[in-house]
Amino acid sequence: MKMTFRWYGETDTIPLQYIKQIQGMDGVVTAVYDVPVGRVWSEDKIVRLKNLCNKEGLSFEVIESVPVHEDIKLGRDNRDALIDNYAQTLENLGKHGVKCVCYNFMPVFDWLRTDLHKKAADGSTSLSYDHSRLMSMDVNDLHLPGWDESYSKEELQGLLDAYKTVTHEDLFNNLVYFLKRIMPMCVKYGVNMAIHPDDPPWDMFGLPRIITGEESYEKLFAAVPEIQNGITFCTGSLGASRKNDLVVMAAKYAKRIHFAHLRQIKYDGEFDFTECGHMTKNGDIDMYGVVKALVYNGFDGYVRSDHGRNIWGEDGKPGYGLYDRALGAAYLCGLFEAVTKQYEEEKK
Ligand code: DNO
Repeated sequence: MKMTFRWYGETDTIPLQYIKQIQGMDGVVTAVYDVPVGRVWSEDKIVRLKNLCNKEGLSFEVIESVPVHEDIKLGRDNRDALIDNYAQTLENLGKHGVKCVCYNFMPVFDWLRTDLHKKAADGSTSLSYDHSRLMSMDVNDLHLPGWDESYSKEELQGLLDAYKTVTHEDLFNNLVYFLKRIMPMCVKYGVNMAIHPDDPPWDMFGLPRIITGEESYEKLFAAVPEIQNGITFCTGSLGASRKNDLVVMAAKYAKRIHFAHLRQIKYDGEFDFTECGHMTKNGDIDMYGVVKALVYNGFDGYVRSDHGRNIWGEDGKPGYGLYDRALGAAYLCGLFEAVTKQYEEEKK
């Protein structure tokens, strides 16, 4: 396993040097942020980022994300040109040593939360999700925490309308179409695609969501069997659904998991949850069990501690401050070390 840390590029307030100072840290997970979705990331921009990371002794092997244009998800007529651009970006990344690309196929919205600063008894704050609050929001006048609101009201309405006729099956077929067209490039350059699960893993505002658990993965791997078609195993996203047994899934898909987002949540209700410190005892995700299942089943991918709390007075980007993600990474390195040694002992 290689431990990584998400870095939001040159505008991130966290210096790369601080990331390097976290023990066990191998590399950075980042992206080119100033190219509109659907356009090609130039080699110049990629090399610039890579050099910044490498200069601090950090590897540059994982991208999160190369976003997928909505027209690809919608299966619109112009999708082939957009997919060709995507493949070109993958080629440019592959040429410069990128081995894993995280992406998602969620219509319109990425992750959704209702509170970015929920206060815990110890004074720390974290992200939380309250289902009834979300459901009571007016989809035509949305201001969601964590959502970048880069669409105008009209654009958003246009997209929501366009998805009205898109079924789960259509969306899945559009994903398969996209993957089949980019796979040759992935195989050629050894770039692993790692689809992020829908967060939370259920339909939102009438929009279909298709990467929600075991059933989705079975369909996905049957349709596109290449090993480069893999997943980002996000414990917080998948774990939000009580239907998902994360330890079983980590074992079953260990070799398809190219990237693991290890995050802890505590259930507040059937659909509601609050994010918390990474340790097993802090929440409802069996972090020890997940790590053990990964190691014992041949996982060889990248890991990052996901969504930290804001602690020690840090006013960090919600979920992405320095301190608690650093503590999480150190905790996870410890778990991996212990479990790996245990596994090696048992094998003797
Ligand atoms: C949230 C992240 C997601 C993730 C994308 C991948 O914190 O895990 O936004 O980066 O879904 O495309």
